[in-house]
Amino acid sequence: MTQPDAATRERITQALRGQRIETPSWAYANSGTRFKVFPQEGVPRNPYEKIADAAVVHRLTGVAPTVALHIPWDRVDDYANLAGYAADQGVALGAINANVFQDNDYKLGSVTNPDPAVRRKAIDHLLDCVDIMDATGSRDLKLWFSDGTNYPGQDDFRARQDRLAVALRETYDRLGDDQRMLLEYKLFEPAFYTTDVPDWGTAYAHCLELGPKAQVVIDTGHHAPGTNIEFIVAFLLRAGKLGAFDFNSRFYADDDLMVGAADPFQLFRIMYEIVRGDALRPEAGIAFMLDQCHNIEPKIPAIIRSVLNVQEATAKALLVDADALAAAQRAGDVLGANAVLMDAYHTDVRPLLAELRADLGLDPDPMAAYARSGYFEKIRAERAGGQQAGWGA
Ligand code: LRH
Ligand code: MN
Repeated sequence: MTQPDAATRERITQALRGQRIETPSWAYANSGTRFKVFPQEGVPRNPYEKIADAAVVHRLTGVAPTVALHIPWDRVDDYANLAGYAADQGVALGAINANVFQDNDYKLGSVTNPDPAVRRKAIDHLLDCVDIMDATGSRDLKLWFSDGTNYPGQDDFRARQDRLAVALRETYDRLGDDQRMLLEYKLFEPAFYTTDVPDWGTAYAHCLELGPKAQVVIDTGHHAPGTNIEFIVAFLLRAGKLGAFDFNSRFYADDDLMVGAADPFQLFRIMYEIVRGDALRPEAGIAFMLDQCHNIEPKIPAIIRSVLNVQEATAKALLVDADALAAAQRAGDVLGANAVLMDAYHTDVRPLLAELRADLGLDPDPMAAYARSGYFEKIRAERAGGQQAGWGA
């Protein structure tokens, strides 16, 4: 596959300049599995230090200007002050993630719980998160519910959907004009028989019922094995109901590994549907977020690597010769059409990206630049004492 001509390079680098990837505060903190959380040196002890680490990722990649928060993991006394600190660091606060999955009261569900008092408590947390959005200037409220059941008969599916709809409606009506609700689905875990928002269809149906400010989040680790995620991307984009991604990758279930690590070809196919739907530009309103847990690997380099993986998949997707593809598809040329896509996928876009970074005044190799920066040594020394941040699970 020959390297792209000058005009194509210009078109691609223009599009890549506008790429925006949001990093998750919790990926900078300790995380693990139900078996073990392995603490790491230099891990942040509070949201300010998480934001400082996210700012390093943005300074080195140029395309990660926002940080998603998770409440209460990122609870502070003064969110406006936190937003000011983020701005001083050169980043902004992004999506606010509610958390109704770690309180003892939520054993049988949060907004779907049979107990109205528990449902009230959960809804009040969602409303608190909108108050926080008002203080941080965040556009997106991201909702993932661990709600579900473990045994047939445990609860009534319809009643739980009714309860969910009531909670979503009250929260939706609290949103400001420029605010959105992003509803995330997940096939299973921690519930193992039903999950109340298990798939894109259920999330889509609730978002349709709610209104234009409700959109679906696709977490790439939340599907049954073999699910064609790029089809879901194309469908929701066409319907105007794709609001965001939680990017990560997996070999088995919700492994939350670095995006593009387990299946770079899938990430390419997903980004091709984004490019095909003209949805890469920020004005299209899609929030491209990472949602990962770096249980054994150093966290900041893992997030830099993840941002680079998304950039590489995007550059390959932008390389697809759309005219040749359309012609082959019209002609029913199955192998020809497939070859057009595979040519782009097999193109080494790293030189083009290195050149783009140089044009942006950045080091062409952010991973090497981070290793040389001495930042890890600095935070390891500074953050020796105190309580490391984590999931608190
Ligand atoms: C649930 C999930 C959700 C977050 C959590 C950290 O699996 O993907 O997006 O709230 O991870
Ligand atoms: Mn997620």
